[in-house]
Amino acid sequence: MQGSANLNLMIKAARRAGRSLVKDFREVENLQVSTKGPGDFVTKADREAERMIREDLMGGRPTYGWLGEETGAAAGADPTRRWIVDPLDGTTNFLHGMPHWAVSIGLEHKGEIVSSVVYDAAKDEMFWAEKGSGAWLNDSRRIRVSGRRTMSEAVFATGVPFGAKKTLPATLQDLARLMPACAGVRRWGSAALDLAYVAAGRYEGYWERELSPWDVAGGILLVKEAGGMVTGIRETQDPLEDGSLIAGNEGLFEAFRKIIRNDS
Ligand code: 2AM
Ligand code: CA
Ligand code: CA
Ligand code: CA
Repeated sequence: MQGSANLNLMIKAARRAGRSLVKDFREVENLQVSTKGPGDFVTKADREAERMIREDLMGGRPTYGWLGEETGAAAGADPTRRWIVDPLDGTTNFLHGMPHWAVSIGLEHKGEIVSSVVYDAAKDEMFWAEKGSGAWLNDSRRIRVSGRRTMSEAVFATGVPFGAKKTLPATLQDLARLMPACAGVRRWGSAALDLAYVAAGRYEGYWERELSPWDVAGGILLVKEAGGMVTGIRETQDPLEDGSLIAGNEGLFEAFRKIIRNDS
């Protein structure tokens, strides 16, 4: 499957940053046993990855706007297009030597994501999608959301709010309702990969609250183009802007969303 020129630029940028992060990740595994600890090193690794991505994307498309987790927002001469970038999603995993983290890049056009990549560099899995062209894994594997329709066989994933986030009780209540009804709930720690895994049919659905646009800009289009659904947890929310979202396959989406929204 051939992507657009923009998509090819995104894939190139994600690969370059991913290679750099894989080198740093090996270093983290060494730092893990040293006295200083890998914290500062990881902060440098994700800044450096964002610098590379910005150089590649803004070098290729100098008129586009920019929103990156580490460098913030910058308006472009073209107000209708914007790169939305998380250079390292799953920092806590990275820091602890666990190979579950990704580079996430979305291209927004007039408020909507039109091309996206989520690159799991440690496992060399490049998930990508373009509006109207489906969702793909690496060069040629078309991905689809899962076909499961039975709640008791379904697996879901979430992100449990970290730090002092006010939505922790809501997520714990969701778990209390959902866990007895399904086959299991996973909590991996990378929103971008959670969305990519829903797109690839690895689990039936994913929900999380209080995320930022760069956490989800790469993954939302993957799920939609893989035949899945993505909405805000509340009806009126735009999942990209609001950051509280629910994503899943068609067969179980309504039942899943009902449990998360606690509708009767
Ligand atoms: P990050 O790794 O880029 O920070 C997991 O629930 C999601 O929350 C991830 O996408 C993660 O993105 C984000 N997140 C932000 N701050 C976090 C923190 N302090 N601990 C865990 N996840 C965090
Ligand atoms: Ca993130
Ligand atoms: Ca990040
Ligand atoms: Ca962060």
